[in-house]
Amino acid sequence: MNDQFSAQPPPEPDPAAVGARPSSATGIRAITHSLRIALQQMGPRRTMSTLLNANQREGFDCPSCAWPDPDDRSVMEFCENGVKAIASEATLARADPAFFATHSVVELASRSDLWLDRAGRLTHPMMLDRGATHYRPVSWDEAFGLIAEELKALPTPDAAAFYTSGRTSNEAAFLYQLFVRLFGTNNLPDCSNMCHESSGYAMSRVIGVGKGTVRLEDFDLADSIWIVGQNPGTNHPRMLATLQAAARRGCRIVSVNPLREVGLERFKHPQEIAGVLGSGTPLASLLIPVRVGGDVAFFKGVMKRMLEEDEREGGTLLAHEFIARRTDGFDALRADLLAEPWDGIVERSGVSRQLIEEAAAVALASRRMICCWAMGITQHEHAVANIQSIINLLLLGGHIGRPGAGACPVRGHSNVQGDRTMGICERMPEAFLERLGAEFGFKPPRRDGFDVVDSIRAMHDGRVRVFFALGGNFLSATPDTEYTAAALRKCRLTVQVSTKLNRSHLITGERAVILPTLGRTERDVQGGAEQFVTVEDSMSHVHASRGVLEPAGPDLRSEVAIVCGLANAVLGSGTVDWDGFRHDYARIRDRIERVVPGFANFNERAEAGFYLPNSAREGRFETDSGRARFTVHPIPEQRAGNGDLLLMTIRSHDQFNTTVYGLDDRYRGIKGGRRVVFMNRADMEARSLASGDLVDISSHSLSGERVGRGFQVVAYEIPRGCIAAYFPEANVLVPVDHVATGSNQPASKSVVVRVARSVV
Ligand SMILES: Nc1nc2c(c(=O)[nH]1)N[C@H]1C(S)=C(S)[C@@H](COP(=O)(O)OP(=O)(O)OC[C@H]3O[C@@H](n4cnc5c(=O)[nH]c(N)nc54)[C@H](O)[C@@H]3O)O[C@H]1N2
Ligand SMILES: Nc1nc2c(c(=O)[nH]1)N[C@H]1C(S)=C(S)[C@@H](COP(=O)(O)OP(=O)(O)OC[C@H]3O[C@@H](n4cnc5c(=O)[nH]c(N)nc54)[C@H](O)[C@@H]3O)O[C@H]1N2
Ligand SMILES: [Mo]
Repeated sequence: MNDQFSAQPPPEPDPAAVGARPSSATGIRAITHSLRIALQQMGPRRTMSTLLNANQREGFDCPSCAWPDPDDRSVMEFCENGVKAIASEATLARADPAFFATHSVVELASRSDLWLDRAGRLTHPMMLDRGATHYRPVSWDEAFGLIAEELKALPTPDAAAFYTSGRTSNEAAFLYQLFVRLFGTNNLPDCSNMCHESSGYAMSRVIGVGKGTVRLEDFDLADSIWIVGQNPGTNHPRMLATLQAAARRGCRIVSVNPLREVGLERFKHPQEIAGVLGSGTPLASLLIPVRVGGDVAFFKGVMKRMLEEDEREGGTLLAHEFIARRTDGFDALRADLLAEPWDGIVERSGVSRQLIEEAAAVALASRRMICCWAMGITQHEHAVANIQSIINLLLLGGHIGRPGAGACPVRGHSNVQGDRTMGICERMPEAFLERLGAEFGFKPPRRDGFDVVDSIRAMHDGRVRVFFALGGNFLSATPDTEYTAAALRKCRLTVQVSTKLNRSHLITGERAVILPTLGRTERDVQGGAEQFVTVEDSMSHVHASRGVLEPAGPDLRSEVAIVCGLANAVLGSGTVDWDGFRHDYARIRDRIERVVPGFANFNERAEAGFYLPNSAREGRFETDSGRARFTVHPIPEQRAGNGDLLLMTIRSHDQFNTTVYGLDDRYRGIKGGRRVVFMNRADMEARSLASGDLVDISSHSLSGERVGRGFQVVAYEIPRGCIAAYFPEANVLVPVDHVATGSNQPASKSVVVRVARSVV
């Protein structure tokens, strides 16, 4: 009965209002906007005590993004969007058993994502029986018993998949992957598969590490910082303070982005008087309006120009000594670049030759250069080529393994990088599995597991029958919403460990369970003692996080306690002392130290925090040849034909992934609605569309046609042939088979679509 309703966010009652974009990011409006949301949800006392503990040494790690904390923290080390994330978690509203008794699953599915989030914190384990219309409360024992029964009834452990989102602590993640591997599978899909999978894949193959090679202090030394396919004003607001400091001392900031993102143009620091009152600091001095998917062509153009200039100047401009001693493959890259015709570069990048030459001049003048990137680079079919092109550019100047320079994939979720370090990955290196097995006296499975896309397919064709999620919102975050919904509905059981209600609780298997958990902001008392957890930021810094608030309800359990309870129910009390771990997280850290390199004296060092080793940063390239590798990439094929458009799915200012905090996208001038599509005026005219018209967007792939209905057209400064709409509303259009070559990451920034006026 539960497959009668749509898995997508419902239509919106009112159209969005479209106004002018502001001229700078942050400033006083950001403070008032976020404090209003915080006060509404938490009240004044809770707001103050919570916010003053965000990102402090004795407090909790902000659950929003993975941007690191500076050493000289201010009392208010949080940003507008951190406040929204904290308010959403620390809200006083409750989705308790009475709430679930009032609202049927079908009714909840007709509500907006904003409404679902505002329902408040989950307080009690809940169960949806086969054919039931409403969730009912269950005891923890009953819930674990049911999950254990379903898992044990599977024909093989590989018929279960265990998802992780990126807020899970190191301690919980380590135990979770241990439990899953003891159970007998490597089916550990995670949000990283949709996020920086391409970065890890691309970087490890050419520089021998899959993580960024810079630290915050390098931003103080760089003379150019490139921000490629990233919108930090919305998604990593604390990064703007770092960029402001750099811009003030004359560092060049280059933004490569189809959109002029306000946050990169001008910034008013909310913690400076001048930032509140003045006109702000200009940030990016060079804006490159690359076409969606045009980055490989653009970087080829930049490097071609650099080579030509270098040869004109007798080989004095590139880092030839570094190239000769530390890298392979330069000659092949050089030959390829010199042979690449300029008209193709300009046409496919969408960037004029003059701008390409200006960018090349910045690169050539940089003695220390940092390249940052995010989803605008990783969510493409040719994502790996994108990233390796950026690495090529850095290597030409010798910018890896030197202070003030390097590669900086900016992570999303606050502990997504740590979860990977802890072994949340469907194919961990043999060395890790070896040590894990030796430490816990078992033989971890060696068959590769399913990542996100493979898990969806496996559920769809019946190979996976039980789906378990430690956090996140799998249904709404994954591509191909209706296909994924059908996949989840084919499961015997779906389980969500969650803090807040979301659509993954509504689109379920035959039976479903919700397990409510503590959030980052909450006190975690186990075995009579207060516990802390640890996280790793985007720059490989590991540190403690300790909640300060009373838990949202007496029945909540920590993620660690949930994993231990589950393991006890499924595996019994065998060789692993799950209760011991649950009562004292220091014991978990002792075991992490023995399995994962870089965690020596973990318990002693956790409070103060420490960096994990990074070979490329230290000047060693742990590739097969011991050298960094230049790679050659052809400019990707143009897939969009006549009349097609290329759709990118992006975040608005009032959301954290699938959690919608509000209906505005202030920096893009949108108010009160999310079902919008940004279009170039010329593309609108070619289709006789006017601002405010409603259109249906359709995408085609080998596996069929998908349609997203009723998007409101917004005329916008975006390259011709490209359109943008918000995630998760537009996920229905991303075909499950549209993935990055090599990394299998959904290519949600380049979907070939058509747009037609909605028929009413
Ligand atoms: N407030 C808030 N903070 C967040 C999140 C959130 O949702 N809200 N999400 C968190 C997570 S998990 C992540 S991964 C990060 C995401 O952070 P971002 O990667 O900044 O997020 P997106 O909105 O997906 O933005 C992608 C940017 O890439 C650009 N872009 C799209 N296609 C292309 C292209 O082909 N080439 C280039 N050069 N640019 C392109 C878009 O115009 C946009 O500016 O943020 C994290 N922080
Ligand atoms: N089309 C399109 N799709 C995308 C993207 C895109 O740019 N475009 N971006 C992708 C990216 S980068 C990412 S990272 C994924 C995100 O995918 P997910 O991580 O799966 O999604 P979130 O929306 O971050 O998950 C929100 C839910 O997590 C739960 N939660 C919050 N805090 C906690 C906690 O502390 N513990 C537990 N157990 N649960 C918690 C809450 O119930 C909340 O509803 O989406 C991807 N999907
Ligand atoms: Mo992400």
